[in-house]
Amino acid sequence: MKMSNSANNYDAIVVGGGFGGVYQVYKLRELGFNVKAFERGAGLGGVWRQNVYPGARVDSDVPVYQLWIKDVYEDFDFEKRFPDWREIQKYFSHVDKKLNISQHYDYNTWVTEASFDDNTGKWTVTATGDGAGTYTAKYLLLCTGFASKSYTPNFKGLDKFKGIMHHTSEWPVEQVDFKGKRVAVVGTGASGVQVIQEVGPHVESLTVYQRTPNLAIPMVQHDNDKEYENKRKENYDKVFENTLVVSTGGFEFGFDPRSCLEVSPEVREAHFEECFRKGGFNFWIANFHDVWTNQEADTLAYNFWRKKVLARLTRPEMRELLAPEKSPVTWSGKRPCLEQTYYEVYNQPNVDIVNLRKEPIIEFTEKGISTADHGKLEFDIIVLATGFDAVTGGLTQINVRGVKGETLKEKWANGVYTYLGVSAADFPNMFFMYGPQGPTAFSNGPTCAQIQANWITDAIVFAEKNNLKTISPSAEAEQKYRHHVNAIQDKTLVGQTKSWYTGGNIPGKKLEALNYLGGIPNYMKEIDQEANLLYANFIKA
Ligand code: N01
Repeated sequence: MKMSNSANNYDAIVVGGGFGGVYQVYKLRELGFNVKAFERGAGLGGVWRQNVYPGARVDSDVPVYQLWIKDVYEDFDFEKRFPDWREIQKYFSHVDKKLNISQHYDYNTWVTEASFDDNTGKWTVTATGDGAGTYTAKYLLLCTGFASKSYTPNFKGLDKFKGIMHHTSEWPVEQVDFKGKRVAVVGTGASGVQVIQEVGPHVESLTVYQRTPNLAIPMVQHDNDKEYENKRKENYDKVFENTLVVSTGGFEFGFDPRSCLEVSPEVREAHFEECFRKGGFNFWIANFHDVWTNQEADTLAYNFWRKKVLARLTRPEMRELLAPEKSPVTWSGKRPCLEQTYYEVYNQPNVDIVNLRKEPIIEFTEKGISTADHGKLEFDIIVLATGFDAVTGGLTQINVRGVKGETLKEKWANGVYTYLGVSAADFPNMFFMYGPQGPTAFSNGPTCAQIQANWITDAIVFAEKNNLKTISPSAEAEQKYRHHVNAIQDKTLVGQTKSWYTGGNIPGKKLEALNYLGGIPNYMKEIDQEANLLYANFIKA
């Protein structure tokens, strides 16, 4: 289905070289489209090229955390149940070799602008870096992921610090030597927890600047059994298909349909234990379903978790800081981190926590960080593990202008409007994935990206077969969808916690449902229905 091939003019431009981008390029190329792609990193891998801090590791188990392409998975073996960034980078080299994807990409290239010309029905894209230039294409596919824009709070004096300081998601690939160093970590989300547990045993001192304790749950890491996994590969297609039917989050497991409140205390305890024993996200999304919707159930799960954590802490002063009597968040409101030896680090006498709720950071100094009670502490290394302008930031940081000349950032200034989490009114022939109002934060990443890329590919094929110049959702459709996405979230306890799920981690960002919480099976039904109705909610011209 090749449409165009003159210099710098393509059928489709793909932005991003992570799971979503690679899969989207592959799908369109299979159908004969002429595709150009850009990636800011030096190769494929998306966030796994920048998040190379000590301990950075996947939180979704093999085999679901990969491309569901037989040619690719049949001869790649992940060593660990939860691979680290090095293994993921190795995996992407394998993907590249098998699919010959790099030929489509310009690396070390940032897409800064994209604007739609109503007359030609094409996007003009401006890129800087190694692939600097202007490109045109009928379709613009933004595969920038949920975490491509890092967030650093505007701490006073941040640029004064003279030691080594990096944000976890902009970590130098040459690595930093922590041995015998005085280290501060600001932030205890998944990134902070992973750094702390990895470097904690090797440093001279570690000071953790914590605002909210993480409800970290056991990872239960292990080496994969190669023989077992290779046998399973014969049935991987069924395993993958099944995740779309059984699991809210696109994993091999789903919520327990029993109510946490209706089972006996013994049965409840046994199930909590079982989730802990299995590890991974079991305690989070294979738990009783009402842990996400009922405060009492949420508290019961918290009390079990707290008991487990307290049993591992030997220093009394750490107990209330790490596992307070009252839960600081809801289970559904924040993605828990998977830990291995996180709590043991706090048993070391050279580790301290500064509770930022009691004594906020006053300023960064040339030598360290200053707070009221702990005073001016001095460090060799400061790790900023302060997260991302998540879900929307990857898209709004590009000046994408639709037919009205408005950017996505301007369109979403008072709330995010999309249709089905893949398209936006007045932005014709533009699609995105693993972003706002998709299953994103509540899904295994590759699951979400691949089901959306499949749907987008079908929509493009439909447009081409019907000789459409443009296709874009109606404003009414996205208003209804926005209402729907927020109404689903309102049935849960998600909105009660401030986190990146709802924009609550960025000062001034509108609080709203940034993710579709209906679960993968329902999402599949909704997007399939739209396709079956021949894209009835889209304006076709
Ligand atoms: O970011 P976060 P993250 N002053 O936003 C604190 C994925 N991921 O990079 O909780 C002081 O979760 C903030 O405090 P609080 C994964 O999906 C996966 O850790 O807002 N502190 C919090 O502690 C994850 O959920 C892995 O009170 C401030 C921390 O910084 C997502 O990325 C590994 C502050 C930010 O935590 C984000 O994780 C890493 C301020 N002004 C990331 N502002 C895997 O395991 C923020 N904080 C696969």
